[in-house]
Amino acid sequence: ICAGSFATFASNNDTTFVASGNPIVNYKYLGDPAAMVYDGKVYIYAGHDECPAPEQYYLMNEWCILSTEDMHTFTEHAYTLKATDFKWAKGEAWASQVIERNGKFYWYVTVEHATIPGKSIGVAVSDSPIGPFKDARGSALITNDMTTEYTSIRWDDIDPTVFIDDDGQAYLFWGNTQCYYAKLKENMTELDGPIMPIQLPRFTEAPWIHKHNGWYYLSFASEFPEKICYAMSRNINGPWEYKGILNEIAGNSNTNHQAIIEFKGKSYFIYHNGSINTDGCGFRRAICIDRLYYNEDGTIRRIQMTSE
Ligand code: FUB
Repeated sequence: ICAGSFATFASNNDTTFVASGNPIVNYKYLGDPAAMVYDGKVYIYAGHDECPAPEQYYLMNEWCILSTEDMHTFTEHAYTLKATDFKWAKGEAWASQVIERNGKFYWYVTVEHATIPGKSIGVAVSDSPIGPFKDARGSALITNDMTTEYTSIRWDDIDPTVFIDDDGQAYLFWGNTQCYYAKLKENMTELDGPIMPIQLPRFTEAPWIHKHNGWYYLSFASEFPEKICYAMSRNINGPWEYKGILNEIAGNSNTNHQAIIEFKGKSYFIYHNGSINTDGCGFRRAICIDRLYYNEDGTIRRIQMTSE
């Protein structure tokens, strides 16, 4: 890999490598990174971009798992979750996110539904952050027909981001063109109330919800080609105040999907760009990690994208 080395452990087929620069993986294409901090490690869940020919659109059949204890040495775990592990889905492993609750790990995913036209959101569950995961419901959690009162587009129900507040209430946010949110029951596999729209300026997709020092942050991809913008609120139910741009796309990718985490006292911005494709293909993406810094008033400084 780029400026590093990697070794494969024959015992379990996990691959361990040292990433000394961005992108952190350059032996395969990965997009839509979602990160989870758990038990002293960062886990990154990402869709595998296969796109066999330039500009052939997304070919994404599975999601991969990386983990690290130090943001330097990473393990890519052998287990992958497949879009077709959801028997009601046709395929298309678009953006996802994992969260832990009561010792179980819930993986919220975007897939193409087999019988309801359009994208849907499903959820899989595991006893381990590295799987194996199994479909937790046997049916989609969100389908396109649940949101037709807001928009008729087929791909508005994508890009789930999940969050558990300090009072234990869990929330799912998602969307393309229109951002939505809803409460989740404690079982994490059922909605606990109505789907509500959120108005955000120039919202495209890729919402990510997180909390820092009493502020809620809703970051999202804006316009196309995408830049990542964000809004802040003192209340998870809003109103959300738009605060500006966090980063702008670099390197041959129209999309830029981000995750924001805190790990061992530092904040990180994890995203994809097109930095390892040289053929202008926006469907062969690469995961990058840069530091994220807050100002004293809670606003976030522009991300300095690095190759280091
Ligand atoms: O990877 C497929 C789609 O591209 C994701 O769902 C969007 O966020 C964009 O990154």
